[in-house]
This record gives sequence, structure tokens and C-alpha cells, in this order.
Amino acid sequence: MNYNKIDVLTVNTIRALSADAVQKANSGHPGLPLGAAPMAYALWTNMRHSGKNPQWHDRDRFVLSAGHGSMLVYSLLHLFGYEVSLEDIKDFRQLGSITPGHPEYGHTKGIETTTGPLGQGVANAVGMAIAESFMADKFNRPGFEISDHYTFVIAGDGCLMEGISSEASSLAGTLGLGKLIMLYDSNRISIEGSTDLAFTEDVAARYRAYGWHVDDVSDGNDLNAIAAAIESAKKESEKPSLIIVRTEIGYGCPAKQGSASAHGEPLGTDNVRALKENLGLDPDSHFNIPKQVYEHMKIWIEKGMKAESDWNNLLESYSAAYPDLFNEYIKWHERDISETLKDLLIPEGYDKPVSTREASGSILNRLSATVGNLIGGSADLAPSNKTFMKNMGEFSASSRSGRNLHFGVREHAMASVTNGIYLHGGLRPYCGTFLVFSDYMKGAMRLSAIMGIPVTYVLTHDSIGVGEDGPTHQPVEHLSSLRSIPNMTVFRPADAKETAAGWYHALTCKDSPTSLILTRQNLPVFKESSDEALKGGYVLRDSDKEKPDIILMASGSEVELIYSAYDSLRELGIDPRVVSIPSFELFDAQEDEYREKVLPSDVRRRIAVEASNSSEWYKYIGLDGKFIQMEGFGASGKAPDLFRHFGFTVENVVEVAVRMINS
Ligand SMILES: Cc1ncc(C[n+]2csc(CCOP(=O)(O)OP(=O)(O)O)c2C)c(N)n1
Ligand SMILES: [Mg+2]
Repeated sequence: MNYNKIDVLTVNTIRALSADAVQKANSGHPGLPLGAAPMAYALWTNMRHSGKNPQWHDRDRFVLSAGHGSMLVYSLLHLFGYEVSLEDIKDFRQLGSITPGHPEYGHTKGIETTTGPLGQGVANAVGMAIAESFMADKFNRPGFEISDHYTFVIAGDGCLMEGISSEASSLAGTLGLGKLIMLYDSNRISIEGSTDLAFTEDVAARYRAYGWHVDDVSDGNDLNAIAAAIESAKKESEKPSLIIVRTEIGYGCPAKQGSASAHGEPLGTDNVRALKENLGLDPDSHFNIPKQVYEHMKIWIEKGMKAESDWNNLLESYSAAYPDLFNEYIKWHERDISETLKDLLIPEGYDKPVSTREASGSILNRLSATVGNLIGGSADLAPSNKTFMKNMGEFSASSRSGRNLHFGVREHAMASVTNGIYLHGGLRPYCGTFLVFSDYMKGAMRLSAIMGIPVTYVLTHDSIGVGEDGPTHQPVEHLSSLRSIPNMTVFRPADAKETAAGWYHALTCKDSPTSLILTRQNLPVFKESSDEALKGGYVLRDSDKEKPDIILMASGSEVELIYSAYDSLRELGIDPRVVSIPSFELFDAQEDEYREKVLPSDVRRRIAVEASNSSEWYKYIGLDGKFIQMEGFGASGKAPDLFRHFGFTVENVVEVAVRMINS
């Protein structure tokens, strides 16, 4: 392809449009769109995508990892025929607009993932590329390549400085994700000034060392050179590709070009004028898209529509040639699998004491046969997290059919890659590590919650019950931290049956991620526990009286304590109720009437027990209640000794209860 004058005019139109929008909003980041407009245009004109149907399964994926440059994408979406109007662009960054400050998944059609926290997009893209190759292996047949697309990402200096991109890129190299192509907007400027201040490594050498194909485009305005680099990256099928594009931040704006001041503030009206004059555009018109540009864009829009309709035809003939596979393909894209999972709720074989991680592992293995698109793994802790699906193969550079992923010791990238796998579509991903290391992946977990995507986090070794490994490995504040993330369902089951309920919730929930919080140590299986756990909280053992003398509540391993305290208290003539609360979020979502039934407001004597410092319990125990909790960090020792040492004993629960009754 040879670009010519009209393409340059289109690129400059993107620049002016982006600058105008930032100026009008009086907020935003003009520098990146001005510098990266040519690479983005060269890329979008080489992608298979269609604004008329941004959901088409086999479209090329595009991620702007440097999410602060959002105006670049909104300009592209508008010109490429997506549902972003000029009015929407004039509303850039305004409340309720579809053009928010950073690109938001599920908010603006055509945005594949939410970006802004730098580096996340790189890892998301790795996940998308994993998903693509897995789907291709599963569904493609000779002549019917129904999964055959690229994943493109534009990353900035900041993205490549962040550790998450190193983790994810290293993994991508090992996995040989040949259809992953990253364009690096190398303007060597970030907020504080030149990247020489803090980032002097040889990025090309670094990526070569990861096993990537690396190319360099020395002139970021050279559309043909960029397109040629994209072409050769596409031909490289065994390695992911990095195209380092030398750009200038704020390109075209004489007072700002090449300077950090172009990064994150409006150029100023005079500078916007100067920019337009410099680019040969009319300085007096704003949000102006020349007619010939709209006319020209029709070529690309029609090309995209044709690509989509070709694929639709391919899928149709595939459905005739491979009806079973086709049906499975459709099924994998369905959101609701509650019917398929019904059996999971039938408690069978759960009788002997077992750790909830072990229970989770066996449930997962049962599920793996029924839910063919369940895929996941751990950050090098599968034997401990019990996240391995037996006989389901291991995903690698040489085997794309494996459903077990080895993320390596890379929690942050793992969570973000898992987001990417889900965002791609077709798959139900999970990932696991120790609860204590959820801190290492929090940035990505928060994004799962913001995006409202149902990925599953398997977080084991959930308390001082870890034992000898000591305080570094014993989570204390983590439950509170995860519970504080809006739209994250935290589920800490008390036994194997509740663990099944947790998995059921995780896989049937459509719009939020779930963190399953599991023990290392064995727990009894209560005869009263059930799928009532799906209500988040329920009465496990009740008092004989209509109004119990006291309510004991707990989650996870501490339910065992209140369960036994129940017997001791009854011997003392006290009539308690025992409430298991595996999930605050699910319990809070119940009708008031139900919650009142479980926790009647006129029973003010309440005790919560949890080996954490999650003060969220106070909303259930109130000011008159008592929380038996961890006050500081744990210690190294045998788990039973630790529980005793920190006051997690039946005797202590009974003592606190008696004191409360007598007070
Ligand atoms: C994880 C994270 N840390 C910090 C920021 C704040 N931030 C936004 S852009 C930016 C600098 C990015 O530099 P670069 O990627 O080179 O973008 P450019 O200035 O070239 O547009 C920073 C620090 C962020 N968005 N995400
Ligand atoms: Mg930069």
C-alpha cells in the first residue's frame, strides 16, 4: 500500500480533532495523539475491523495501553465509522459522555479494554493473543480459519517502564505469541521530562532477549515505513513483534513539540491555532473534518465491512461443514452457563474434613470436563493453589490446546493477562496465587472490577492457618482490601460445600470478578452447610427461641469455631444462632427482609470471628458487637499453635459470648 496526500490530511485531521477536544475540555493529554497519530492511522488502515460491528468475534484487537492518549482512539473511532459522533468528541471528558478521560471497556463501543494504569494494556493484549491462539487451535479446520486475527497494542514509554509489561512480555516471548504486535510510541518523554532521567535501557535489546521480533521505524511520520513494519511483523508467526516507532510528543505544535509540557495539559488556544497552521489546516475552524477526509474514510469503512461479511460467510459454511464444533463455538460465547452448572450445587462426596483449596481443586477438575472453555493457572503455585486441571494439557509455544497456563512468578501480569483472556471472548479464565500476594496483582484485580468482567481469582493460604511460613505469608489485611474494591465479590467458604457454591457463583456471575478465599488447612464439612451460601450469609445452626440470645458469625475457617461454640454455649444455657457469611457482597445484595431474618436487628449481642483485621464486620455486629480478629501480623509456628496464640479458640469465643451475655 502507498499512502498519499489524503492520508496525511487524515492524520493531521486526527491531530487537530484531538487537540480541539482536549482544549474544549480544558483537560486531557494532547501530546500522545499528536505524536502517535501516524502510527495509529497506519495501523488502523491495516487492521481487520469494522465500526459497524465492533463485536465481530474475529476482528483484530486493538489496545491503547497508554490510555491517557484516549483522544487518539476517539478520533479514530469517529473516522472509522464507529458509534462515536463529533458531538461525543466535543463532550470529551464530560460526565455521562461516551468519551471519558481514559478508554473504558463496556462504555464506548470499540474499546476493547479499560486502560490508563500504565502497562496493563500490554498484559491485556498478551491475554488476548493467548485466547486467540487457543481458540484457533480448538476451532480452526483446514480452509476454515475462523479464529485468525492479530492483537495490536500501542504502548508508551511509561508502559514499558512499568514492571507489568516486562512480566507480560517475557511470558509472551516464551509462549511465542506470533500474532501479538506492539507499536512503541518512543517519544522519550514522560511527565517529569526526558526518559533519560530514569529509563536508559536498550529496549530493543531487552525485547530481543525476551524472544521478540524487533523492528525500528526511525521516522514516526512515515506512514509507509510503519505499514511495512506492521506487514513484516505479521509475517513473523513464531515471535511476538515490537515495532519501535520514533516519534515526537506534541508533534506539529511548535511551542510544545518534543517537550514534556505537551503530555498532559491542553496546548492553549494560541498553540492550537499554531498547530493547525503548521499542519496546513484552517486555524479558525474547530472540530473540522474536511469533506474529502470523510469521503476517503469510506474506503476503510467498506474494507472493514467486507472483512466482516467474508468472515460471516466463512462461519456459515463452517456451521455446515462442522456443525458440532460450530455449536460449541457458539456455546463458548454464551454468557449464561447456570444450566450447565446446576449439578455443581448437588453436594456429593463432601463428607471428610478437607481444606477448601483441596475442595476447590476437585471441583475445578469436575468442572473442567463440563466447561470446555475453562482455562487458567497459577503464578508458579499450582500444586499449592490446586489450580491444575488434570488431563487438560498445558498451554505452551508448541501446544495451544493446553488449558493449564503457567504464568511463572508474575502475579501482576497474570491477573492482567487473565483479564485479557476474558476480554477476548469465548473463554472463562481463572488464576491463582496465595491470598497474601493478591497485593502484587491488585492493579489488575481492580480493573477486572471496574470493567465488570467475571474472571475468577483462586486465593489460597488465607490466614495464619498458613503456619510455619510466618507473617510474610499470612494475610491479615487482604480480606479488607479486597472487600473494599467495588464490584469485587469476595467469597470465603467455610467448607467444601460452600466452596462449590463459590465456584458456582464465580462462573455464573456475569458482571463482576470473584475472589475465592481458600484455606491451606483442613476444615470439617458441616451437615447444615448448603448452597444457601449463594445468599452470602445464612443461618447454619439456629436457636430454639424465636429470638436468639446471641448471634455468632464468621467466614471460612472460623466458622468451625462458632459452630463448636454453639454446643458449648447451649450447655451453659445460652441459646445462640450461628451464621456463616462467606460473602459480604452477596449478602448485602439480598432483600432487606432476608437479611433481617438472618440478623434480626433487635438481637444486639453479636460476635464476629475472622482471622483478619477486616473491620467491614462492624456493619454486621454494630457498636454493641465484638469482633474477634487479628490485631497485628501473624507469626511463624504451627497453625494450631497460632490460632490458639491469637485467640481463635472455641474457649475464647465462648468466654467473649458469656461476658457479653452477662454485661
Ligand atoms: C501505573 C501508572 N502510574 C502512573 C500513571 C500516571 N501517568 C500517566 S501518563 C504518565 C507518563 C507516561 O509517559 P509516556 O508513556 O511516555 O506517555 P507520553 O508522555 O509520551 O504521552 C504517568 C506517569 C499512570 N497513568 N499509571
Ligand atoms: Mg513518552
